[in-house]
Amino acid sequence: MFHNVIVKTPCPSICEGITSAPELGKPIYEKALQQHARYIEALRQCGVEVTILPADDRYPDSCFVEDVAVLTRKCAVVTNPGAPSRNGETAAIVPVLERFYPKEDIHFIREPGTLEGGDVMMVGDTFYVGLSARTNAEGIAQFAAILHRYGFACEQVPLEKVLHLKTGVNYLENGNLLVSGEFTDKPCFQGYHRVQIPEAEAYAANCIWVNGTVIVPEGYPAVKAAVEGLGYPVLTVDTSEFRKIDGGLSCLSLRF
Ligand code: CIR
Repeated sequence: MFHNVIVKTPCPSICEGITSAPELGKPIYEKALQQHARYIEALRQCGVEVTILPADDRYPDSCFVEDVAVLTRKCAVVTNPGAPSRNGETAAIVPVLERFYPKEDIHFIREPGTLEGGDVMMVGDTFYVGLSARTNAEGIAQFAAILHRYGFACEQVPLEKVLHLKTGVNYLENGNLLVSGEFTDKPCFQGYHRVQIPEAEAYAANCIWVNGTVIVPEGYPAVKAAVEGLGYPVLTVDTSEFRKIDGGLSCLSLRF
């Protein structure tokens, strides 16, 4: 059960966000703002309190607030993003986390460790972490040491192709895992009820479970049908502008 969600308003410089898909064009700021507002509305429909942080135009990718922290029910971990243009985004999250966690339960990933929240998938008390272009082995070692102090487990998942772990695999609770591409056959996920996402809709593997409801990106009918088939109520949100810079539903919030 999540009570709180933190989001960060997209900034005008979003059109300069990092992308692996320039062929999709640049995000349109006004449209991104509208989609973000609808995202907040969907989250509220799921019964969470939404904290909205102001836009920060110094950081084009800063609306992807998931990457700057990992929030658990016992502690918060401020990350150290591996993307140089995003590294400074963490400063703004610290005072916000202090509203929700005692200072002694706020931890930090430090150089030379790097870690981005998009690489962390929580499954109960186990945290799967992608070893990626953004998250390195030292970052994972620091993260694991913090988690162990709270009785949580950490499992490393090497990535081959995608940006972040949750680009391709997402847990919907109740043993259900949405998997696409390289995650289909990973041994560490064999024990879950895996729902294979067709390649044509791979982007929509990034759905989020929020208090029993699953939010699915708009325009991916096979994924929507698969999630409904699992018995979840579904809300859809158009994320076209965020997709242009490799962002999805999970990236846009911290849920805790
Ligand atoms: C980036 O490359 O960092 C952004 N353009 C996209 C971040 C997406 N975040 C996520 O998957 N958690």
